[in-house]
Amino acid sequence: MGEIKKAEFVKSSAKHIDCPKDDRPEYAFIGRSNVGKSSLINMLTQRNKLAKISSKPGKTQLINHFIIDDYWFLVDLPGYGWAKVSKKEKAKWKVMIDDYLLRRKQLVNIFVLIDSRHEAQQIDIDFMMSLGMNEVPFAIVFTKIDKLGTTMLQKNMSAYRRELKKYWDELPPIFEVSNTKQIGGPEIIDYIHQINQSLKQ
Ligand SMILES: Nc1nc2c(ncn2[C@@H]2O[C@H](COP(=O)(O)OP(=O)(O)OP(=O)(O)O)[C@@H](O)[C@H]2O)c(=O)[nH]1
Ligand SMILES: [Mg+2]
Repeated sequence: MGEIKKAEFVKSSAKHIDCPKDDRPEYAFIGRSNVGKSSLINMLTQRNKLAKISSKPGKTQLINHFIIDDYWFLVDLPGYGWAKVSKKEKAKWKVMIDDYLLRRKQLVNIFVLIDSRHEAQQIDIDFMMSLGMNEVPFAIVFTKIDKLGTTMLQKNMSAYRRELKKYWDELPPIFEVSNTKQIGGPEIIDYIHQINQSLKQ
């Protein structure tokens, strides 16, 4: 099963043009504030202080690059949909994220993180629709599955799939993780390794 041997922080960038000048394959994590993006990076790399996490939303404010096994990048992004920042600040972040998502050529796949406890939220659907329209490949990761019992989790997952099928005939790959209980990481790493292999051919 997939594992990561080496992970190092490279840099934080405020704009996509400041990101590392490098054409290695890159994978970014995005989703609403507090969904567990930075925690997922720490789980995947098995380093609990690599990406900064907080119980308060809005912790990650820049585009953070981590180089993995000297070959590919993991990218931690700020979250969207956090109510407690000014409109101006929100607009600034949106420009930063959209520019990065649409212009970063080496960006191979985006993981859209969704809190498994909640019903489908319009902001997430809209975000995935815009990725679809811009032909940016993505997968979905349901987070915090430790907070739900098996029955509730299955119920929420089926409801979410039903909702997505209103918009898409074919669903993207879907992963389920718990960062606190360390569940679901190897599947995501395997998926990334497979894409990296296919890019080499
Ligand atoms: N129970 C549980 N808590 C989690 C899990 N993943 C993250 N958390 C908690 O959720 C909070 C937010 O985690 P972060 O990883 O900082 O979230 P983020 O999406 O990076 O947030 P921003 O950077 O603010 O956008 C922290 O208190 C984490 O400990 C999980 O799988 N299970
Ligand atoms: Mg974060």
